[in-house]
Amino acid sequence: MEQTFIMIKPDGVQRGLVGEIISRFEKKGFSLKALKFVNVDRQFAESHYADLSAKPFFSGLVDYIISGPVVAMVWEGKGVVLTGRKIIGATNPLASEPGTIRGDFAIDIGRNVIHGSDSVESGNKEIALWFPEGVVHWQSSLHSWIYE
Ligand code: DAT
Ligand code: MG
Repeated sequence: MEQTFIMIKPDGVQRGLVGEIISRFEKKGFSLKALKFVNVDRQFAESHYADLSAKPFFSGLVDYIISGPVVAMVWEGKGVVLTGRKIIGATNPLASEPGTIRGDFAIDIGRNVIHGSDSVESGNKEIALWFPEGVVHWQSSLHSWIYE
């Protein structure tokens, strides 16, 4: 089934939003497949955001991601990439709808609390980068109460 890479950024950790964010994905019915709490170094953050390396905000973005620990996760479920993006909200939190994570908890684009993969392909790339050890293979016993 489809998987996405979700990361709670350093501001989300510092602001005590880890439980709230995990809860939103859990309550939707998505399934946690991997989770770790880590500090990443500059080189790693640069490879995660390699596609944005030409952007003027790139170095600020990397500084932000390495400024404290992050929670890296893999979530699985039908349509999880696109629906995960909807749960997260628009990149600029002032444009994010209330009810989304960024809409509820953030103001500035450079402190937007959470990352989510933007396609199945980039999700698979990000999962391979963040979890070279692989993910946990299990199926929730609620599966048949969530999927028909
Ligand atoms: P998203 O995180 O919604 O996938 P993105 O991949 O385009 O957005 O950019 C990655 C991060 O870079 C984003 O979460 C915040 C930052 N960013 C994006 N556009 C920016 C801009 N115009 N100014 C400052 N930071 C920006
Ligand atoms: Mg992105």
